[in-house]
Amino acid sequence: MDTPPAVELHVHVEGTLEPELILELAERRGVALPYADLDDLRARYAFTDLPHFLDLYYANMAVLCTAEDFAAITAAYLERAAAGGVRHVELFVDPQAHLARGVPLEAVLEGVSGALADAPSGMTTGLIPCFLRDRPATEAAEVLDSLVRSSTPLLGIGLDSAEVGHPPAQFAEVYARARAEGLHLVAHAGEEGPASYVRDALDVLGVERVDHGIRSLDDPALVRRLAEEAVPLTVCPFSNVRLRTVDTLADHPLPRMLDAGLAVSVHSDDPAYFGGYVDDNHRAVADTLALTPDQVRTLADNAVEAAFVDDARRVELR
Ligand code: ES4
Ligand code: ZN
Repeated sequence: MDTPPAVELHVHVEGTLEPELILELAERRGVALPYADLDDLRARYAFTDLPHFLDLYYANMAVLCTAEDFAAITAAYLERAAAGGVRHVELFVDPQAHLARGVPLEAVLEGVSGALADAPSGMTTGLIPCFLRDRPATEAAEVLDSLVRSSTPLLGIGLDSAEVGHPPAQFAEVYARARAEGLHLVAHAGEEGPASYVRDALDVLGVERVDHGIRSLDDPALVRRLAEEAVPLTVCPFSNVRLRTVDTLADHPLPRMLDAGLAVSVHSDDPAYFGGYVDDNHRAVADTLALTPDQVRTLADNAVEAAFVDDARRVELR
């Protein structure tokens, strides 16, 4: 690839849990899983939509029990990312998914942030806990309290999980509080949900970056605004295909988004579930969508521009 992807801005740490590691951790932790073997587990990776994927994603978290487990998956991910040319990672984690299973927040934060602190040399990292939009905002508010009280350095907050029927506005207070705490603000919007959720993520939550945002294309006025304001959109092509928001990679709207002047960049979302890491996504879109060298360069530049780093680091990442 002419321009290896230097910056990964949309990856869920729990989505880096590879099937082999799921079975290995289950064995080590004595967790019973309903899979006969690796082939049986792999056979379940044919998803009909986002909620169907989330069922498996949350179920497989049962093998993550201790801070060591979280450190292990994070370290394994960082090694794989570095091998693919990544030099800056902003990593999502879903604290509520673990709290709901009785895993303390401290174990999650300590494990993930400990591994981030030991990232491969030359790599910078940041941690972005996401709130689950299909759980009550009151719960998110409590978790935010715990997060800001913890000693773990946090880059920002995000919003993820099942989107349709869970509009951003429910989380207005949580985002206002996070902003007051000096945290960066991002949210998944316009993945399966409507363009209006993208607008609300901007206007009601005040996000600096939109995760996915592909459904924005349904609303030409919104597209013009996103282009004018250069709102970064972290697009995840393999994810969109595997969750059937687009039919095939060849039909992906990325070229239309580039043509519309949107500040799009390409990322992996849940690489262990969707068929590849950020470098795989880049290679596939460049080939399948026959992107020009200029377009490939623009995607890489947009990712650097959208990263929450200081100017000196931004220069290094270019
Ligand atoms: C997710 Cl693909 C996707 N969408 C929304 N929330 C998520 N959490 C993990 N992966
Ligand atoms: Zn995501």
